[in-house]
Amino acid sequence: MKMERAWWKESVVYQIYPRSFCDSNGDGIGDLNGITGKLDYLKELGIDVIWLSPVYQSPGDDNGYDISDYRNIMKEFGTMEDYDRMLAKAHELGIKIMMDLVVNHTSDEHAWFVESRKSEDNEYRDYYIWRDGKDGKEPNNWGSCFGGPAWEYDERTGQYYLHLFSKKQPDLNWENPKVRESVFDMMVWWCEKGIDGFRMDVISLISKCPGLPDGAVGKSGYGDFAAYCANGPRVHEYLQEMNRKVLSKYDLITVGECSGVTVEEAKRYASASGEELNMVFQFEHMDIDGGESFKWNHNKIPLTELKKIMSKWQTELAGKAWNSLYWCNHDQPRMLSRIGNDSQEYREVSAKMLGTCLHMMQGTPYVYQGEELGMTNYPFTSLEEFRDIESINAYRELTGKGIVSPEEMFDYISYKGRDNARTPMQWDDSPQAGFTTGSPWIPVNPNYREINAKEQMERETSVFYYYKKLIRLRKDYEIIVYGDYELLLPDSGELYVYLRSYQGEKLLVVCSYTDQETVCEIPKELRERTGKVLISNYGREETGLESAGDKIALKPYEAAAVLYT
Ligand code: TEU
Ligand code: CA
Repeated sequence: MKMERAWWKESVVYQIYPRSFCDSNGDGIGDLNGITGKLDYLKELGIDVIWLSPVYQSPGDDNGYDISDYRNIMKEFGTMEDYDRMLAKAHELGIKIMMDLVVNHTSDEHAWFVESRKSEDNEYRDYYIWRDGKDGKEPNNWGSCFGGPAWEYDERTGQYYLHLFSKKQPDLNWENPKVRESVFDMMVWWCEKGIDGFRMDVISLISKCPGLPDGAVGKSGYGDFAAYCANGPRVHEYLQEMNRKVLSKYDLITVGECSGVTVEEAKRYASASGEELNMVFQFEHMDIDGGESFKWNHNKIPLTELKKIMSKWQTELAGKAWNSLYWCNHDQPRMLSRIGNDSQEYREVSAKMLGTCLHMMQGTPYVYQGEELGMTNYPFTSLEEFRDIESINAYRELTGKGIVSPEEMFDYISYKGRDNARTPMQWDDSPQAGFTTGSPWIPVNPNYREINAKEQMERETSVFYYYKKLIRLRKDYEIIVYGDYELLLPDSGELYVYLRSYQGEKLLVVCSYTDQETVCEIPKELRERTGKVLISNYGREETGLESAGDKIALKPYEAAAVLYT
């Protein structure tokens, strides 16, 4: 398939969650100077772009996803001068910076909302979504993502405002052209500063269905807003306007976080025609284990389902749009603990296997901090160890209403909670993993003595160097970026095998998701050809794969990418 080349298709993105990355001044909170000090580490890893989770001024109700001033830096993270130094140093090293753009909602402490709530005739009133109550209750039955109703009553004017997330995150009213102009102005301000892109927080939710109809009632007792907010009626119109007025004027990388997105919708958001965004984050592969409208459980992800979903996105978007590739981010538990194997014996080998499986696909790969070290979920033992508003509220609400027992709910938030991704980055084996000289805002995973960057950078066989190689391969072989994708052995519940094709070349990617030895049949078309092992988590680059006749013998969690020219 003929495909337009672009730098953002050939890039690898690294996500930094600033609060947990590196603390430079001992207050226990990661900060911008901490990031600047670690840019050489990222250069060594070989990534091209940093996605920086929000660093703007914020009261921190949702760790910065509640912004009170888009043109200032959060006090705990430093100053605008610190930011400028970080940006300059990154650019010196050839690393681009993608900012998190959170514009579905602001903080309730943002000046626009402070004004908006003052009176019904305030000039900022229509910046947000205000409604009268219905029969003394909320305007509709929607529940918020962080528990409770999606509406908050405000005594001053006797109306309710909409908040799809916490009540300190009121939703902006994108129907108001002034809101759009204000957001676009702010984006231009950052672009003029020289930033390189935007990751757009829940951008699929910005257009709500007129009338705001009740949603289907789920296990929590509230109505689901998704059908009336996700991919709403005007979302593409708004993004096209944003593209015309801002994005098209700069050379940016853009990715829309699109909860509720389907492949059909993604072809519009990330259309190759370039009218909206470069790519989207889809959620289907993250939500496989979610029960009905309910993420809290301890379900396993069936490999056959995972393959089906990943493959659907690979083949359906090919030539029409562009994929983002991710296993981990700040909202998800560590994939290694979810579908890999975080035991002592298989941790490293399964971390490398997961990396291979993702990075050899078509799309732009995202590495979440610590993923390149094989960091794992946190072994929670008490509720006091949780910091995340989502887990804490869900625990209170669901146990309070007797929907889930406290023991079960503790197990669920320990397994699925977002804090698993938010424990401090493990730099070395000194106290607090070298993250801070003080007391960290969230506990460090006790396995930092074994799993840390310093140890891995001194050992050639580490997960770190394996990721470095995966990233390097993408630069050296066009087939990895642009090749077509075909799933093989769709029914295998143990092996994820796929074939990439490009200009007469083939790349066979074999990944075993089991702790048992297995065999994999070599596809007929490749049997006569000798392949070159580009990467292997059992060091088979020199020897080639161990094969007997038409079958390859695979070790537990073995992975390899083999090129046939
Ligand atoms: O996440 C949006 C989103 O869909 C989350 O609610 C996600 O489903 C949930 O975290 C999974 O448990 C974005 C940000 O990435 C997240 O950190 C913010 O809390 C949220 O928006 C509100 O800004
Ligand atoms: Ca600090």
